[in-house]
Parts: sequence; structure tokens; C-alpha cells
Amino acid sequence: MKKTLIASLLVGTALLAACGNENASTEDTTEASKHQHSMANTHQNGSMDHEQLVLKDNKGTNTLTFPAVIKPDSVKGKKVEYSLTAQAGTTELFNGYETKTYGYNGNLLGPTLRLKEGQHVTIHLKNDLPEATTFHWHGLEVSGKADGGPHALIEPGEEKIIQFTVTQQAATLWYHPHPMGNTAQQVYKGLAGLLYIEDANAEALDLPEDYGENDFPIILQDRAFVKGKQLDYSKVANIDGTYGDTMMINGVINPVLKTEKKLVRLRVLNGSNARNYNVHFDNDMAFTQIATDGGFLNKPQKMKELLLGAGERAEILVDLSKVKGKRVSLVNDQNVVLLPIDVNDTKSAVNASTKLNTIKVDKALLEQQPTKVVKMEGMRENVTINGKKFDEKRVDFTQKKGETEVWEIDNAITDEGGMIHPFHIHGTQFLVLSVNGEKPEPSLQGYKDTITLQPGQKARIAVKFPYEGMYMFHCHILEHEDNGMMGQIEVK
Ligand SMILES: [Cu+2]
Repeated sequence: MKKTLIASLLVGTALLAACGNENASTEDTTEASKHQHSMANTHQNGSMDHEQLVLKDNKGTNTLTFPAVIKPDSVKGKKVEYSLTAQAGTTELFNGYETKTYGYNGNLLGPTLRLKEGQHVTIHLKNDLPEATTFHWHGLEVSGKADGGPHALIEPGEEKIIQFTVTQQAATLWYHPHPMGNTAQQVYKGLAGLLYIEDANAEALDLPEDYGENDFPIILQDRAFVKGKQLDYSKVANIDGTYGDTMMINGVINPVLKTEKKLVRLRVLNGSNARNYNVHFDNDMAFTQIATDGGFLNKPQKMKELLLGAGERAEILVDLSKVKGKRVSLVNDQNVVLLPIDVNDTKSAVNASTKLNTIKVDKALLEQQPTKVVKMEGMRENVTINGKKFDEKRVDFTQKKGETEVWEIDNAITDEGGMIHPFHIHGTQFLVLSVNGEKPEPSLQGYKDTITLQPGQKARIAVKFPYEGMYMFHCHILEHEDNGMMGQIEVK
């Protein structure tokens, strides 16, 4: 595979010369950093084509804050009601500048929803934006009607009510818009929020669980600001994935997490349009992954680095009592600082549970040939799934509700080369059976709704939909999704 990759790199370089610079110059970006397109950068982005903005170190100038937890409008036994409004506003991201942003029930991002398994949930959705949107629940197992895909457009000024019952295990999910051709722009402006599912198992486990105290939501997003510190998507959009040079976490620019030397839990969401984060700590200390997209791993998995493609989540435990000095930083594979963590007082260590979940892979599935093949191909405007662009009138696959099928997801390398594509399926949490014929690595052994594949990788996954309806499957590089790297499956 290495040989193919190098060949693709050469092709990519030739293309780069031909297609020029699509990025408008951003205010704080120097010419030097803008034109850096080293091999290491190519590797990190997984893109061998258009240049991408290089991320700058997060110097930790602002204190990290956490999205508010939304209060229900009403609770009657297991029935809960919430209201969410998508709205436009401004946010002071930089002192003295009002940046135009989008948010839910506020001006930027959205509140964290905490739902419990077994709850009957009603959500009143309202669109106060100047454009149509949808409310998609990424990772939530709900009927196609409640899923909020491109068919569920809510026009400006309109309201809609959705209802569902929470029937899945504890997990860190999220919500964001999904209008066809317009998802990337709306997420970029700030539409995204976290959705936690809680259950009896999670409650019984010994884990840090005090929101914002030792259990921290970490929404990683990279942004490029243009004149007047504005987020002008049209000026920075890149068809192969829009990158920023500035780190925004939980809607705070260049934040520092201030905490103590204790055991903490980070619920990391890659909420970026396109950027991959291959994270590790600058002091090379190990951390423990406890959960994937859709729930806990069976056992905590000790590791030193972790790759999160766009849309993916991971929950990790970090023992900050082991930090020497006052600062440790979460960095990417180019050692760019993503999140500095300042630790002061030492708190007593906490023991964490070592048995977290009881996931069993049906051995028979490992021997089965796939019944569905998804071939992701291309770059720029040529991105396709099985050679086709999304067509809302075409049903690409059908599957029976409650039946497990083996899907093969193929991130193909073509004459153009290849790049990382994070593949996402709506309305289901799947299990990874193999990657290139091998047992998946520990970070892929929990429930997933998004799998990040390197060029040339093929994964087999076991997919079961618990509800009926029309669901999307697509690349979670939002510009690829908007460009039709998406299909739909009807579950009956
Ligand atoms: Cu893609």
C-alpha cells in the first residue's frame, strides 16, 4: 500500500500546481503557513490534493467553558419535553469583535442534552435562522422520521415536534444540521451540540461524572477567521474539506482547561468540518479510552495516541496526578497544541471501574460475506459512493428492521489518489468486524456510528437498524457530504 500512497502523493502534487489556491487569505494566516504543504501535512490531513490551512498552536489564552446542560420544559415520570431553537446571533470570540454565529438556544453551539435510557422524549424544534435547516441526532437510534436527515427540512420561522424513546446504552452523541448541500456552512457557523445518553450501567460504574468538574465535554473545531474576525464560510470553503488555522473548543478560541491533578474524563467530539485529530499528550503520557461513539468499551484500553475523524467521539480517562509541573497539552501528530491543561492542586486519586460493558461479537458474522458494499472514491467534486452522487429520489439500499447485515466499507484508491474518509451511518450503532481482514484495534472495539478509514482500507461492519425509515450513510467530511458523497437506505 505504501507504494500506491507515494504514487498518489506525486499525482496530488501535480494537481496542486494545476488547481491553485482556493482559500481566501485569512486574517491571521501568514503566507508561509498558508503555503506549507509538506508530506507530514499531507499525511495528517489524509488529503493529497488542495492545500489545507495549517493549524496554529493553541496558546491557552482563554479559560475553557462548557455548554450549559439544557433543562427540560417538563418531566412527567418517563416523559420529558425539551425545546430547541436554531438561531442566528453574534459572539464575542475575540475581545472587541462581534463574530456572526449560529447556535441552538443561544448564539453559538447548543446546550448539552442529557437523556436517560427508557425516557419518552418530545422535542419542540424551531428554526429562527434566515435559511432552512434540519435537526439531526448523530448516533441516536430513532425512526427515520425523527432522524433529521435532508428530507426533514424546517423552513425559516417553522416549528416541528419530534418524539422518540431512548432505547440505547449510555454514550456521548451529538446533534447538528443536515440540509442537503448546506450542512458544512451551517455547522461551520456554529450549529452543533452534545447529546449524552445515560443508563443504569453508567450510573453504577465508578467513573468521573461531574459535568464540567471532572467529566469534561471537549468539542474540537478548527476555524479560519477573515476580516473583522468573521466566520465567512464562502471565503474559506474548500471543496475537499474546509480547514481552519485556529482552535475553537466548546466555542472558545484558544482555550486552556483549568483543573487539578486528579483523574479526569474527557468526552472528545471531533466537530470539525474535515480535520482529523491524531491526539496524544506532549509529555507522551498514556491515557485510557473507555468509550467509542456509541458506548463503553468492554474494558478500559490504555493507549498513547488516538485518531478521531470528523464526527467521531471518544471518552478517555486521563490521570493528571501523574503530571509533573503545571501544564500538560493535548497535541496532534504534528505536535500542534490542541488543548493545554493547567493543573494546580493535587487531589486524591480515584479508582475507576475496569469492567465497563458486555459487547459480544457474533462469531458467525466474522465468516459471512458482506451483503452490502460501500465503495468511497474520489476527491474534490468527484467524490462518490459506489460511483454515484446522492439523489434524494433514489433508494440505494434496503434492509429489514432488526436484522444484522455485514457491510463492507471500502475507501478505494483511484488514479487520482485517495484520502481519509470518515464513514457515518444514521440511525444505528454498528460493530467493526475487521479492518483489512484483521481484528480491529482496541479503539474500534466498541459501538461506532462513524469509522475513519485510511486510503486503501476496507472494513467489515455488522449493521442493525432497530427502527424503520429512510436513513443516510455518507462521508462525514461535510464538504464531501454536501457534494453528494452520500446514499440512502430504506429500513422496513
Ligand atoms: Cu470524504
